[in-house]
Amino acid sequence: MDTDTMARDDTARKPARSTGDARLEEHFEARIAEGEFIEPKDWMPEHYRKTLVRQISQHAHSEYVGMLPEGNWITRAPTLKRKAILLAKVQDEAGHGLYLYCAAETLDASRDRMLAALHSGQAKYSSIFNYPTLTWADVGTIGWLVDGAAIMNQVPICRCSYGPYARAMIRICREESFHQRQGFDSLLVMMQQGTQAQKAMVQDAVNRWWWPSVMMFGPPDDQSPNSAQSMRWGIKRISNDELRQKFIDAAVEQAKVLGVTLPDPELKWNEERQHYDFGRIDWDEFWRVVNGNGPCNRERLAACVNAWDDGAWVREAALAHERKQQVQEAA
Ligand code: FAQ
Repeated sequence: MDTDTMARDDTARKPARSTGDARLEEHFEARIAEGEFIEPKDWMPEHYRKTLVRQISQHAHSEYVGMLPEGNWITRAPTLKRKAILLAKVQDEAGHGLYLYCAAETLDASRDRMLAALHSGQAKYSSIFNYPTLTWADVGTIGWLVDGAAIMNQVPICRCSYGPYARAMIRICREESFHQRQGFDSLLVMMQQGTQAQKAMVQDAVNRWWWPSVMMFGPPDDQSPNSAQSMRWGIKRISNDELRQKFIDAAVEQAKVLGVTLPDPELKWNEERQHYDFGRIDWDEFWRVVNGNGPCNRERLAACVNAWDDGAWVREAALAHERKQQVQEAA
């Protein structure tokens, strides 16, 4: 059974608690209330551990699968400068995946099991990476909107109650910030210096990526089964809907600078709320994609499985090298 499924089962049936457990839990809750970090060797409720393994492993898978849409453009980037930037960005995403798999391992999650759950299609990863990158403008748009949404969601995780996750997020957010700016810059160049065809290409990419980016924050708060407990435990600091609103408010202003139109006729400043109102989100599409039926789900999983199979000789060689070293050290 994968960690996601285990986490769900745990929610459904709470184990009976002994007095000792109750005391430990009280102490744990007090530490959370004080804003202390929980570290790997500290006592923690089993459900807290499983919730973290669920979220961190999904997050790691997202960074890993997230290399694929943009990786598609490395060989076709229009200039050497853009190719070097894109190579660095895609490598950064691999690094983020590694930090996050390591953070999950501090909670006794096995890397092999996490990857097996990804490869069998049981584990979730962000819905956004199941959309295709049809043109060069998609690469800039992913930087601007997808990394923009990722930062909005991830900056609060730097204050997550679990120390290793919070610390991993500090570096990740710094790099995501560079990713967002390079995407915005690439689009700005096309919008200010490009041909009519290039400008139309940017608008088309924005039209296709806007709603999937808005969906990245997850279901509405009143339909988010994990939010209430994760907020109480300080794993999530800001709710899905609040983050989505912050993202939309920022993106509308940035779209004005770029000179692109966001594909939502209902986007309108609401003086009373001091936020932008926006149109209806197609949650059916979101769940279709999350449940494996988006435009590229099968292609993404196949690429991950192929990479795993192709890398078998590297894993075997590394293990053989380690065994050899152990023999030499013992001699
Ligand atoms: N896609 O109860 P909630 C990136 C699932 S990294 C797929 O609200 P929760 C970097 C959710 O897992 C992007 N599934 O869940 C990059 C849950 O299913 P479960 C990833 C989704 O955990 C940029 C169910 O729906 N970021 O972009 C999605 O409290 C460019 C109910 O939802 C993170 O992972 C979704 N969008 O809140 C890389 C950040 N949304 O597990 C390359 C950390 C929800 O019960 C290029 N994660 N679900 O079966 C989080 O902040 C949270 O996990 C949320 C979901 C907010 C994503």
